[in-house]
Amino acid sequence: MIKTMWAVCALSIIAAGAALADDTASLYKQHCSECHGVTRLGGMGPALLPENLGRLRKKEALEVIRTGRAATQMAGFAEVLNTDQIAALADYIYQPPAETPTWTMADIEASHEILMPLSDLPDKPLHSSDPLNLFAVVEAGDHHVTILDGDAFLPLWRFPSRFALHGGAKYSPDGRFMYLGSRDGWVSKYDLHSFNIVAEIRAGINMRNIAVSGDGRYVMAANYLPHTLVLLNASDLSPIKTIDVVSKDGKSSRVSAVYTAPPRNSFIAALKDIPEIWEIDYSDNPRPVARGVVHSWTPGHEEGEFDFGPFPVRKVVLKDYLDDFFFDQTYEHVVGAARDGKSGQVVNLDAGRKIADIDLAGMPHLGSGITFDYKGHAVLATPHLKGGVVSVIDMQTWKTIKKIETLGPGFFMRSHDNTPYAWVDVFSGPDKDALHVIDKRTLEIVKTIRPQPGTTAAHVEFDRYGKHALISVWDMDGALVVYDAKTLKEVKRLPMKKPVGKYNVYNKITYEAGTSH
Ligand code: DHE
Repeated sequence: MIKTMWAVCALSIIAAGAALADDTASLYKQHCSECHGVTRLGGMGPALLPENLGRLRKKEALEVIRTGRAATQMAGFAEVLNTDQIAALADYIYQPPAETPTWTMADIEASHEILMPLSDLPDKPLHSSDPLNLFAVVEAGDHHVTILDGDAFLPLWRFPSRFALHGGAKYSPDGRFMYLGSRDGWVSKYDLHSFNIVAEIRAGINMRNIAVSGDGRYVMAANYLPHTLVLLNASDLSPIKTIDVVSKDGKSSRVSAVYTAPPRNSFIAALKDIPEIWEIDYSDNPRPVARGVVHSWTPGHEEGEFDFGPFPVRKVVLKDYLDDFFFDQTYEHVVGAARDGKSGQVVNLDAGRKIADIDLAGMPHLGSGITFDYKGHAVLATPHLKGGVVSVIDMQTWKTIKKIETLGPGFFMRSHDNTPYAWVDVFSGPDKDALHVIDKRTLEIVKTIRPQPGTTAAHVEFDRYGKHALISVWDMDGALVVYDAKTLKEVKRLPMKKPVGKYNVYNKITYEAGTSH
């Protein structure tokens, strides 16, 4: 249920007046289906099925329908629906559907299509732009992607994507191929030398994101529905295996997200409904892991039956959930927080346990923060879920060294090694059109920029040299605005249809500290 939808619905309600259907299924269809899917399997919004609502008590569901959910596109319906209608909708989404949705390996295989054999692709780029300084810009407004030259800021290719892409574009280690994932489960592979689509496959019904292994051989998809991780061959996206996500006590879970941890040769998956982090080793000689126990890599600490692979799953059991998180640059630590938590936690992946609590009552989004060097200390900085604050935390002591006040809760903070500045959006509230520029040397805001007053400004990404910062003006008649990262002056504005994220090839494949990976 997005805000625009809310506005459309509000208008249609006024028009329909007293004729508003009180039947719950039609209420659902009218207000919820566009984002959550006609059959509640999810779309822009998550699936609304009992299997997916395990962590949400009915009381909280009522509150979310009434007032919306922070840091998401879910708006409140208190002014549109009465108390009985809200209660009926809450009851409705906890009812099992007539048929339990499934998406088996057979379904995945049947959806697989090779559109351009690798042997038909050229050896060299067919364009003259720097292939490592390209950007993919996701335009959510009309479900398109623009490939942009990162030096001249000229669009090179614009193509229709699958519906509702979400999550960053992922690249092969040499930057030649791009992989995109859509909320409804499609994984697509593109060739950035010839601007062709190479292959596609539907890995799930409601997918969170995808990750490409550090060696470029595999793609892993994380699903909310079904509760699976799906491993694909990166070359043609053919499926290798599905992994059912079930705890040692037999409870199944949605996957919050999957990331690749190149120094560890593994994929790391955080789970939504069970407080566990999973590590899946993709190397040819994986370390065997004990099945179903909390364990570290320390020899002798493991127990029970062993899984020798391939792709053994190591389960790190935690006390608290991790909804939003990111990694330190070494991929030794996962730093994150539960959305309803009072504090965050730092998990040491080698030790297989939490090593510190941090003063962070929720992050606004996965990978919202960055790491950088401050006076000789590695620090992490992230906006907060519920307040206008950026926290800066020392990564040795895990203590907060500064809380920078901002004009409202931001979604993303981004920087680059070659710039002294970090940029953070405000994203919600009356100042959603603002972005703050923070000096990484003083931790002070040095400038507040409003690319288009009155319209949400979001998600910054730098070119490969850190010379320019690109920002989205988040509107159907929006724009991608390019700023000189030194003078902080606008240098170019390209009209775009609700641009959301933008992903620079070089920064992604080199795991630049100022961006997400
Ligand atoms: Fe995102 C990435 C989850 C809402 C824009 N977001 C991701 C990823 C996940 C995720 C799992 C994947 C990381 C990756 O691989 O790159 N997002 C969630 C949520 O749980 C949340 C809060 C609720 C939901 O709708 O599922 C959420 N996200 C949003 C939005 O409302 C945003 C602003 C608009 C939209 O398109 O839905 C949004 N998400 C983004 C963007 C990225 C993203 C731009 C990539 C960021 C990056 O720089 O890597």
